[in-house]
Amino acid sequence: MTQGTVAHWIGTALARDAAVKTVFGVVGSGNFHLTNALTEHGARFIPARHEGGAAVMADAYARVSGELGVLTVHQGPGLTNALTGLTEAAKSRTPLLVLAAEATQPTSNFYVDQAGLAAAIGVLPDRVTAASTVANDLRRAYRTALIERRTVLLSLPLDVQAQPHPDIPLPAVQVWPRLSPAPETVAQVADMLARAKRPVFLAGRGARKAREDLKQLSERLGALLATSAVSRGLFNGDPFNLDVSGGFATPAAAELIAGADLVIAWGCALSMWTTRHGTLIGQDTTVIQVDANPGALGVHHRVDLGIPSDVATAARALVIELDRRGQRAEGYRTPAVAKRLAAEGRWRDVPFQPEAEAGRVDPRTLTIALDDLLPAERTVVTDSGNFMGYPAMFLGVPDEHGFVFTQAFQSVGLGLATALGAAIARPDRLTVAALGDGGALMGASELETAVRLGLNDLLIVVYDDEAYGAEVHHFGPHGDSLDNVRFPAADLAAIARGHGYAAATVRSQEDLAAVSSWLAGPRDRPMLIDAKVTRGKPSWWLEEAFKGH
Ligand SMILES: Cc1ncc(C[n+]2csc(CCOP(=O)(O)OP(=O)(O)O)c2C)c(N)n1
Repeated sequence: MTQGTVAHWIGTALARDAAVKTVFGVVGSGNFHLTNALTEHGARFIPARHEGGAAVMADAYARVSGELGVLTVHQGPGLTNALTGLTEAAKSRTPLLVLAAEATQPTSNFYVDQAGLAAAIGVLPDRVTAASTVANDLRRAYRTALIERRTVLLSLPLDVQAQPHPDIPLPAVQVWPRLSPAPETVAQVADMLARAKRPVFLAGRGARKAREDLKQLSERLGALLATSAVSRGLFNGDPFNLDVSGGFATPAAAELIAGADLVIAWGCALSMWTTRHGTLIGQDTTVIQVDANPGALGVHHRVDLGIPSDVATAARALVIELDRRGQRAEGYRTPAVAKRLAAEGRWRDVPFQPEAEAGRVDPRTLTIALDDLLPAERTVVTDSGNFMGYPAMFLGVPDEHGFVFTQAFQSVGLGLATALGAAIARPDRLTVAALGDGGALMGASELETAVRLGLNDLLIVVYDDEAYGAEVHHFGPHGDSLDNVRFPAADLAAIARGHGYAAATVRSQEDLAAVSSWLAGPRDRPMLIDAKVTRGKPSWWLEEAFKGH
């Protein structure tokens, strides 16, 4: 029994006092007691098969549920195994608390400079230093992760974990008031808006709770609406929704965004992806950026005015100011733009000639057929690779929670675990994990996890080109040898069946009948389809992706 120890108290305090409901991880001796205390007090523990998967699941769970993500790992290798996923979380400012045991004796096999590892990947290192300080140490790490939206590593030295500790409640954390713009800033923006003829809003992750306020403001101004990839779906249903801005944008959307004379970035970093390396924002375009994190203003792109503010609060203040002034404009919302968006606003509307290759299906044909087949209530997840644009843009999503894109580190192999974390957060929706064959095999350690957890509303779609297609298409035209980036055919359907999945190899649209049967029920297992896709051409966005290297 470990009751009355620091380890037990940390688990108790998080589950009981901080209401942590779900924890991901892999258990070793160093986090065994802590994990048991968490579950004893009502938290659900999700055991992954690899810490890399556990970290990504915790990240995706936090993104989709809106809760703090919590991960627990063994000391040393338990943490090093999680590093890629933690880098992704840190870059995305996912609120994530990592509880890692720690060997503090340099002679221990498990010893590694954990704080140094965390700092190197942008994770904030913290530590429980003694039994006498654990309450404050835990509260501090929890507060920073939750309130400042940071990925925090709380190292738990083994000797401190074993010390006695009384069962006291975790001290409460204080929530910050929301930042709001000064009245003179609101007036200044209203003046700038009065001069704008073709305004466009680019809404990022920080705008996800501000849909209605932004829509109201855009209607008064005649602004077109676009999102960054991570907030895809936010403006679904609006006739002036351009969908995603950046590499994934349709030709019509890209042209309209580039034609803006004023862009307001709402909780959006204006990264090279969202702006297509700056080319979607004209030299003379006025750029305003609103972000609750003052540190995000002007980091990726020049801004004429940076406003540190909560997005909804700023949008609401502007609506009130425009109404007070009686300021309204048709702006960019002209009948001609409406007509154009109705005709070519979605990738599905853009005509293409399917590529022909014996025994293989064009990835666009495949994805459009899946879009028609699958229920609209879905969460779409993609891994990284040449294939990525097809599911990201041809599969519709129901709202801003429907697309989960763990691509801030551009790592291959995170897609499957992302899908598992998302599926756990939204069991009411079908989760679609779109993976390349490279990413599927890199992340394959979690294939069994989905079956074990009974995530039966999971469809894994592997865009199987039997290669690292991104490299093949990037280097192929230069005449380089491609031997090291091509692979013999692998029977991924058989691998999945071995894990307990329903599975099918798909070589044509007709082969998707197997998906229809699975959807019809009883849906007692997840499904994987190994779609043998055509290999002749790179996807349209790949060249853009390589510019980011
Ligand atoms: C962890 C990691 N290793 C390597 C890369 C380099 N890389 C980028 S795309 C890619 C190929 C991925 O292949 P696959 O998943 O089959 O997708 P495809 O490009 O064939 O569509 C690789 C190896 C990376 N981004 N991340």
